[in-house]
Amino acid sequence: MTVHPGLSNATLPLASSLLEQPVYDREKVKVGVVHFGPGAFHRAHQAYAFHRLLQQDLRFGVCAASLRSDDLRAALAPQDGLYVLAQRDAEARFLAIGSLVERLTAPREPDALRRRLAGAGVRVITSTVTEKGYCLKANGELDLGHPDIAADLKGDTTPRTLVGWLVQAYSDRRAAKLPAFLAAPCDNLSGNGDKLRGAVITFAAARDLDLSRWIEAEAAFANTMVDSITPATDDKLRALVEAECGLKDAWPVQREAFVQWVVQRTDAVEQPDWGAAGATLTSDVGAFERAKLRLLNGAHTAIAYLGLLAGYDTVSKAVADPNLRRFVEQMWSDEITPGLTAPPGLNLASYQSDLLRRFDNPVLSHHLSQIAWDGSQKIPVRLMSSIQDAAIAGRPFRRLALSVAAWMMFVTCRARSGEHIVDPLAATLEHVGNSGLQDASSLVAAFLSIDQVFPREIRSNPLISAALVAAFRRLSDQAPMAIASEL
Ligand code: CS2
Repeated sequence: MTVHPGLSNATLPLASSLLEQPVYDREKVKVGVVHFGPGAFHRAHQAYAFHRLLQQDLRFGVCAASLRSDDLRAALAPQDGLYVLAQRDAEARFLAIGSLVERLTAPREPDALRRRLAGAGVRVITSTVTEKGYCLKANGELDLGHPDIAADLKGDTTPRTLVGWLVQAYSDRRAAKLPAFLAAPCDNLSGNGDKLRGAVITFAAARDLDLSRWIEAEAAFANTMVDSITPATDDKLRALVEAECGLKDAWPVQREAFVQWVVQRTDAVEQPDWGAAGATLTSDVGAFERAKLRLLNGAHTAIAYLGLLAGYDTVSKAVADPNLRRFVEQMWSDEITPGLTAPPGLNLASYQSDLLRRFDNPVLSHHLSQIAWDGSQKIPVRLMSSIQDAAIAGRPFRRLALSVAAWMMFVTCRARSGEHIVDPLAATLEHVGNSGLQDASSLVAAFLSIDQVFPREIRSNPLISAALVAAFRRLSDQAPMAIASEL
């Protein structure tokens, strides 16, 4: 059994020829970006984009800032911040990504992170803190009652939240007479840049009105749409990377070949050459993000809950079921696409067939249980948005309703079996699931009472509540794939 050396600057020359190495001098890279939430998706997507950009502009190295866990910093420290990105698709690639030239863990080294954010070199902030990380209410505004936001507003400890860190950074930069940076959030929220701007200004105004006015005038926020299917890292991936590259990587990442980043054009100073990073600049991100959030992510969430209830474990296996495949295609064509305007240059029909090809990827094991996390944060933007549009337009939405009802059934089954529910509203969901309510009307009404998921204008719509009750009732009596085949 060959024992391979660990990945690092020094051992890179020992790697197999399969490992594509950085072509820039990492010693000369400057930090120009701070990224909050450097999880697998960031390292497979934005960190890869800046890795590409560094080949011609050494100013945009990344400081990876973890708000909670020290795991990434600890894992990449012996590797000089290097890790392998395995592109797993029809054509396999292994890339040594060198863009994370600094890794900080906020609770462990707050002063270092504060200095970095206040430094002249930083021009862009990006973030993947998941939907819950923005601490927003159902209406997209900052939840000033959120415990972490309330703690950050007191200002007597290290900030816990992205918003708290950004407002502190804007304050420091104003004091140092430095320009504000561009903030480009990369989470699956509609209007993510607008929402982050609103949250930051609300937070700042609650502490210092002058600062909030400075941010309003000086700070740029870009809406962005990000896309690449990125399953979580597992030991099988670690073994594959070691076997193919001849080096051990404590925390490689994997993704499909498809990668897309659409960034809103802003007048921020000293921006990266987004094109060189592989991103598309546009003045209207909205059409791109609605198509992606509703077609890709909406289907993902439907497949996750219906697939799990039917006993499937991965996306590719679930969409191989002809009933579910046809269900998704008809949900797209009859219930989602009629409410969309195609972004420039995108044909929605071919986009949908491309999505199925991506979902079929047999090399990537994209677990439904991963997609099922945080359903309370995903259901509104991925499915309820399309249901609302369809109800207003008088179009059918029974497949969308079945998908939301499948989430309710998934939560109820998990709660009653005592299995953990990964969701920021887990306590609320477990309470509803274990309420003892048996009939579909009462149980659906209990779910609809969760305001962060179903705001009043939705739960008071009789068409929507009746469709959800009918769907939940069917799921109580029939197998999900049988229902899917009959719709
Ligand atoms: C997935 C997304 O886990 C999930 O919720 O739907 O992570 C999805 O893989 C990405 O948005 C694809 O770009």
